[in-house]
Amino acid sequence: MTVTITAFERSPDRGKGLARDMPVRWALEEVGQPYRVRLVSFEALKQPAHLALQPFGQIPTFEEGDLALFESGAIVFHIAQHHGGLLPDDADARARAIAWMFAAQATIEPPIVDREAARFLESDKSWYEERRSGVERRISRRLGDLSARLGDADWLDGAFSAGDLMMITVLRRLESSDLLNPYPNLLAYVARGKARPAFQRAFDAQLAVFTAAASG
Ligand SMILES: N[C@@H](CCC(=O)N[C@@H](CS)C(=O)NCC(=O)O)C(=O)O
Repeated sequence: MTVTITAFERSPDRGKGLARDMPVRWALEEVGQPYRVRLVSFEALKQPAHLALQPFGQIPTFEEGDLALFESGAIVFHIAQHHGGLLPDDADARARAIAWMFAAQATIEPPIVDREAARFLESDKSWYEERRSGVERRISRRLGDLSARLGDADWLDGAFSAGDLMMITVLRRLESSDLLNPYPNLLAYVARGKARPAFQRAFDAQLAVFTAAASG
């Protein structure tokens, strides 16, 4: 059955691969599942046809046969459950990999998104600097804990898993800042993820969309 995902017609990140279709593309590439991409404009995101698939009017979505899914983490989890290579066979190791998927989105990502929201929406406020440094302290505490846990391992728990895919996806949002710099092992971890051929294919595919839109 053909898989169709949605992505921005014109990604505001200008092809940096930070939009959340990226982890879905990456997961599909890791497991070797071909997919189609339906590009959606900002206007179309908020129309009934898209809201029926994604109640919050966002990308990404995933459709396969009768199944329609939203939430990048849930989509990656679904892909990982139905194909080999992204979750270990051993039940306990599998549970731990899933815990890392949740940790990426529920523990590491929130202050990172908070920082982005503050930059976009509040940078003209008199209290912005105080807010920014508070959020960055929260991010750094999380990064310090993550760095300590990763240590000198290649991946968070044994072999590369959907947990690493989600964690690296989230950490990439910090690449344009200096917040990862105190943690060379996290920088190396992100670089290892990005060096995976599946990541590169996913990245190139989303970049091609941006390049085509920019030249069209
Ligand atoms: N928790 C959702 C977040 C989805 C999300 O924030 N999508 C962004 C792009 S990365 C979006 O569609 N933004 C447009 C909007 O919210 O109007 C997920 O992980 O899928």
